[in-house]
Amino acid sequence: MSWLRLVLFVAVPFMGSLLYALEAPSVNYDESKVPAYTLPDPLVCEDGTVVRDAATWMQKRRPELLQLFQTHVYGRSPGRPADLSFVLKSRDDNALGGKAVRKEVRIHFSAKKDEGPGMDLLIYLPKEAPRPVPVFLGLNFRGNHAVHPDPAISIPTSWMRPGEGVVNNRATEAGRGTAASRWPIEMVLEHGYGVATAYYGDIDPDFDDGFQNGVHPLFYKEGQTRPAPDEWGSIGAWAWGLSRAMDYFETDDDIDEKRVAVLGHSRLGKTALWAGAQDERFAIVISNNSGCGGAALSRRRFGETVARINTSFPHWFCDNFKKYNNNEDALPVDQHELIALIAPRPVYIASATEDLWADPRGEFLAAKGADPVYKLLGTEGLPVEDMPPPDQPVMGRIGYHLRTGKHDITAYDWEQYIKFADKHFGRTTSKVE
Ligand code: GTR
Repeated sequence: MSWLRLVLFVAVPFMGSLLYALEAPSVNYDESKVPAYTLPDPLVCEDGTVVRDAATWMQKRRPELLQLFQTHVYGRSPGRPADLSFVLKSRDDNALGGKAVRKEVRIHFSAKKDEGPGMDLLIYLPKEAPRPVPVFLGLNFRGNHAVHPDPAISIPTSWMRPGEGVVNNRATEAGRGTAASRWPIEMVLEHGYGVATAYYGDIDPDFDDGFQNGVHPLFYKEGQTRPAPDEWGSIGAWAWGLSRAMDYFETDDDIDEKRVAVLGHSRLGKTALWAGAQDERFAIVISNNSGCGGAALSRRRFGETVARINTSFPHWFCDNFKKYNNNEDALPVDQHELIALIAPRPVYIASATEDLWADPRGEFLAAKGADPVYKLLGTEGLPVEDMPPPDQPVMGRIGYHLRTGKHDITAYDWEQYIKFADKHFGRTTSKVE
């Protein structure tokens, strides 16, 4: 390790990981250097049984795969807490210049409401659309107030990573609207969908503190101080938070809980996939540039690898996942099986041409790798053999596109998600119904 790296590792943890990612010689971006690998077959059970019908998938192989992902990748999560409660904090029937209804709902995870943690759900619904409306749900990186300049959105109080408008790890007014390009709310509303979002740090702040903050301690047994090696890390917690938003939707007559599309970008795309895999109430699951530990096949070792992600972000996965650092072939699963867990529900995987760190081809191949399960369950799966060229989306029960450009979620991506949701929710018009 060079002295410069050493100083950065000690002084600036985030820069240290970045440097590790950029500097280490072994990051592979060369397709010809992808090692030979054999993927586990989603349709062969651990005991060798070949899955030939939907019942065997649903009753035997799917639960087995879910358990393998829990034990080895994301960790087991608790269910819905007995004391979960919802409080409507604000409501405006004339938001966004009269186009929307805006609600803010605080989701309390425990009976100790003042002590937290709890999650603030921000909801925009198209004012004119008939109730109940379908909704896109996703966590955000920079706070609810960052998704739109709307001055009435409450500013989060949870810990926040340094960034625009963040002072001493807290959000300020200056952060309003700074992530608006990632949340084209008016466009989504015009198509008759609602948008719901919460700040992911409300559930678990995104740094490695040994799981002392966030939701984990709420579930520790007597004497427990951190999750066991097969218990949830931060991605598991964020996904759990998405399920708690779904719990709320089930109580809100304005929202159609049977037509909720859960989506996320990058680490929150990994989160959306894991939420959708576990919680079958999510009708559509969308992964935007989720990469390693999301839609990308781990065994390809292209761009970010298991060892790198576990080094930069030791808190994201369960501790057992670290056994697979530089040992991907020993994994009992690969990420195509995460996508398969969503079957037969529609799933969309999106990549970007310049996002090589997330391995676009590995994301496509994982989507394709889930196809046999979708076909077994009587759907068309991903109706293409080869990776499509940039900006030519494919929309079967599995959708895929490779957007021209960088690691980001853009209006172009959202346009495809709206079309995909229109198709699967049987909506023939892309304007308000
Ligand atoms: C990167 C990480 C990726 C992805 C991304 C993000 O640093 O290596 O796995 O999650 O962050 O979430 O923006």
